[in-house]
Amino acid sequence: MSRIVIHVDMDYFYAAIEEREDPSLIGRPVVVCMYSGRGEHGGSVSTSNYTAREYGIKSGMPCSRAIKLNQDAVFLPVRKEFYTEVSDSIMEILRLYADSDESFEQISIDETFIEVTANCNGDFECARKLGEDIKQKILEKEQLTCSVGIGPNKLIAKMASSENKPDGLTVISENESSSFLKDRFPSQLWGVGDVTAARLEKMGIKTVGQIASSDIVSLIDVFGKKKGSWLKKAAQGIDESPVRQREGSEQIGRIATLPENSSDHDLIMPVLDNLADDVIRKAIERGVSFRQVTLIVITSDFKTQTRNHTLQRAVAEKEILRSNLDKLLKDFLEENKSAIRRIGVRVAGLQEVSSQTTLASYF
Ligand code: TTP
Ligand code: CA
Repeated sequence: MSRIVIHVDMDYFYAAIEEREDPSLIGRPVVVCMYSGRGEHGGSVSTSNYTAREYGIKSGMPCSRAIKLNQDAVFLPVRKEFYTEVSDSIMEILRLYADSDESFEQISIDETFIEVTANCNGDFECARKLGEDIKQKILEKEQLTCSVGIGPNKLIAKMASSENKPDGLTVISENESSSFLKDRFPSQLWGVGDVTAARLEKMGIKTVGQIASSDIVSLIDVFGKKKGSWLKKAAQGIDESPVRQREGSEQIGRIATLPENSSDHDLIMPVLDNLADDVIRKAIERGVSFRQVTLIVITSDFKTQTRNHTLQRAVAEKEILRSNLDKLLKDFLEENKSAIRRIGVRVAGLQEVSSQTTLASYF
């Protein structure tokens, strides 16, 4: 049975969020800048929308240069906290597709690997449907587009997602991997940087297919054992690296079934209270505090929905957790008519509590 990995990459993420917040920006070049505070235009470009990219404005370039490329572009300062909140909501949606909590790997603010081998039983058509569903859910809930790549491993999934950007969906099965890779430049292989690409070029290797058919001994000669063997495998579309939860992205969660289906706040809150107690106990045991609070709701029609909130600072305090859950539940009940069947709490954005004194103050 083939492994199946989904890679999700949000399109022009920071700039797309700004467009969503202010639709008058749509169609205009938008540049999101990380200002350094030195001079009026000091700083670098975090990202730009696709209209701005047509003028050559790219991530990483000085903002002063971006202005020269298009004086009429809209320049906005980075709002990292806000983008992180949006990212958290998206991750909540994506998490539900993974085989398990461990088979979900967020690699940046807007990119994720999701292992769906078990969920789809190795069937790429099933994975394609999940990909379509993911795109639709993110669009419905966050009004944002993403590009999805599906492959037999992380390497192919990651490269597939950039195939049809923006708003793309590309499925490359195990059988299609070699032909997907073979005519590409070595620099397009995920993990090959400028230095490696230049060395390959010196060896007369111009395509990924040529790496795949190279003698492994000569690759190891030039790149050493680890990198040389990796290149040979990667070029053939082989990548065994697992999808795994990143450190710092762990979470603590509890879920319970209500005594009866209900949409009565007073009936649900005591159950939520007990779950919150468990979560706090666990956090204290592990010596961590948390920044994100999520309410998980499974309604009587078995649909899962989540509501979350990012706190100003990391805490592990029962009262703060409780009041946030209370508010999230009230908001949920106001917007939804269907009765709740199961209810859950999850905290994430875990941080180690370094000093014993701080830990003691939680009790
Ligand atoms: P990317 O996924 O690299 O870029 P993007 O989402 O803006 O565009 P694309 O459609 O090509 O995927 O990065 C995600 C976000 O990370 C981006 O919106 C802004 C931020 N970022 C920086 O702050 N600095 C950088 O140098 C890069 C590359 C990204
Ligand atoms: Ca992106």
